[in-house]
Amino acid sequence: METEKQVLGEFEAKYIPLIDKFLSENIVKSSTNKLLIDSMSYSLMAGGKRLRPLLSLAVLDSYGVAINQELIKVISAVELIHTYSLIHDDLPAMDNSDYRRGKLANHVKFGDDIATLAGDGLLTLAFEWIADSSLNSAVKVDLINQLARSAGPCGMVAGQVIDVSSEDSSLTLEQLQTLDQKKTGELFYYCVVAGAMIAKVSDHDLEQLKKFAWSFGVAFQIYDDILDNPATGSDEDVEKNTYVNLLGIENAKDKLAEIIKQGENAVDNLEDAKVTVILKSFFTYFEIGKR
Ligand code: GRG
Repeated sequence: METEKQVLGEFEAKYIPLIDKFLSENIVKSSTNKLLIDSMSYSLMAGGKRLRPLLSLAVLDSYGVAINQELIKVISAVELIHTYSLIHDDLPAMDNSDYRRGKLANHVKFGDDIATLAGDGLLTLAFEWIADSSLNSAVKVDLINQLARSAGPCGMVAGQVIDVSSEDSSLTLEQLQTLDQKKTGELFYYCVVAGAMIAKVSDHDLEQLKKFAWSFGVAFQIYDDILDNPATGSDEDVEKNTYVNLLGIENAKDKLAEIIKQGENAVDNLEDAKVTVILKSFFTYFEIGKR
C-alpha cells in the first residue's frame, strides 16, 4: 500500500506543473508594462511549493470534481495573494529581508517602489482571475467575498498588523494563536473553503473541512516555529513570539502531534468524500508530528 508521503508526492507531481504553467503563461498577459510583469513574475515563479492551490485541489479531488483549466485559474488566484504578501513582508518597512526562497527579495532586485506596486498588482489580479472565470456567478461572488475576508483587514492583513506592532512585547499563547490564525491560517482556510464551495459539499462536510483547515494552519505555524528553534537551527532571537519559546520544544512537538490528530479526525468525519487520503497526506508536510 502507498504511504501518505507517496500519495502527496504523486498529487504534487500531477498538479504543480499545471499550476506553474498556468501562472507563468498568464502573469505575462496581465499587464502591458514590462517592468511590472518582470517584477511580478520574478516572485511568482521563484519556486514556491504551491501549497495553497494544492489544498483547494485536494478538496476538489476528494469529492471527484473534474479539474479543468478554469478551475486551475480560480484556485491559482490565491498564489498571487500569497506572493504579494511575501513581497510586502520582505520590504525594509516590514521584515526587511534581502532574500526569499534563496533568491534576492523583490525589492532588492527591482527597488522598493516597483516591489510595492508588484505586490499591489498581484493582489488585485487575484480577484480579476476569479471574477473572469466561467464558474457560476453565485459561486464566484462567494469565493471573492471569502478571499477578501481571509486576505483583508479581518484576516491576513490584520495578522500582519498584530505581528509588526507586537515585536517588542511578549504575547500570551492565545494572542499568538490569534496572530498566526490571521496571518497564516486564514489563507489556508480560504483554500479549503473555496474547494468546498466549488464542490458544493454538504453543511456537515463543510464544518469538518473548516476544522481540517484550522488544524492545518496551526500545524503549519507550530512546525515553522520548531524548524526555526534556536536550539536546532537558524533563529537567533529567543525573545521572539513563537510556540517553541512559549511552550518549550518538547511541548511544542506534542502540541503539533495533537493538532494533526484533530485535523485527521475531522477528515475521518467527512460523510460524502469519495477519498480522504489526499487530505490526510497534507499533514506529512509536518513530518516531526508523526513521531
Ligand atoms: C504583507 C499583508 C502582508 C502580510 C504578510 C504571510 C505573511 C503576511 C508574511 C510572511 C512571513 C512568514 C514567512 C510567515 C510564515 C508563514 C508563511 C507564509 C510561510 C511561507 O509559506 P510557504 O512555506 O512558502 O507556503 P512557499 O515559498 O512555499 O510559497
